Amino acid sequence: MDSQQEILDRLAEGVREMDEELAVQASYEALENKIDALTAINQGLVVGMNEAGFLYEQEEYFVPELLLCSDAMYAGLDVLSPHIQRNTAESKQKVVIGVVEGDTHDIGKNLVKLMLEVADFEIYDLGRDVPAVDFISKVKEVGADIVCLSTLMSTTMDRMADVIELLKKEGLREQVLVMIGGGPISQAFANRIGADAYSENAIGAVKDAKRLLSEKRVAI
Ligand code: B12
Repeated sequence: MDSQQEILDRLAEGVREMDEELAVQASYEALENKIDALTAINQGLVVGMNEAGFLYEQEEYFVPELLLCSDAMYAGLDVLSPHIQRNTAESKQKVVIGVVEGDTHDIGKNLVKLMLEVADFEIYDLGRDVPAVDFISKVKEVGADIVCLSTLMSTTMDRMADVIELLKKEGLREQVLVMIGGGPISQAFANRIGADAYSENAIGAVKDAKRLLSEKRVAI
């Protein structure tokens, strides 16, 4: 039997090497070997996607390669996601999530969405390239507790501030928590635009969401 680390390495390799078949096969192996599905995702598939990102920055990979890597990652996710242990909360907290206007990178957003779903949040996914007004309409429509904004590009970071400004203008800012994340985002940027939390990965996003909601409950 292969060690856990060997299987995690194969998951990463499947994604990095654009090998959908390997990603799927290693995902089944992970399950057969009782590797926790979340561990397989975060320490296998996501590692491979990050390695692909590194190769892109080294100009060894280009856009077509990245798309094939993300296909392999999603193929692995399809196998693993149904096996994630889910919490069942009594009343679900509502999260509106999306990638801000001008940006179409959605792999990270989809991972944050998946982790929040697993933690039993009710998710309203607006997709990518989402205008600020669409976030506001959805927050109003569903009475959201949290808005999660994602962007991977420095050129679209300021669109996050637009969403926060519009929430203020509409008198909604006190009702809804704002969490932000993505490659160029930092805690300093979050402080500057007045977001409630920044997290560098999907697991941190779930922790922050729970922490912010419990702090809000105490404050009420
Ligand atoms: C994959 C990728 C693509 C894919 C995207 C596929 C898809 N459907 O998403 C494709 C090939 C389509 C693509 C296109 C482009 N890309 Co691109 N892409 C990348 C790459 C290599 C990896 C991104 C990724 O998916 N990482 C893996 C995921 C798992 O990580 P993540 O997104 O960071 O998400 C994690 C955290 O950030 C966090 N997180 C994310 N969102 C949120 C939200 C919240 C609320 C929280 C709490 C946390 C959180 O949790 C996530 C999971 O742990 C990056 C380089 C890099 N190393 O990041 C460039 C990069 C982002 N791309 C870049 C560029 C320039 C482009 C293009 C403009 C290229 C072009 N000339 O056409 C276009 C974009 C067009 C547009 N308008 O959107 C630049 C951006 C530069 C900048 N301005 O800042 C980068 C940084 C590459 C570079 N160094 O130049 N790209």
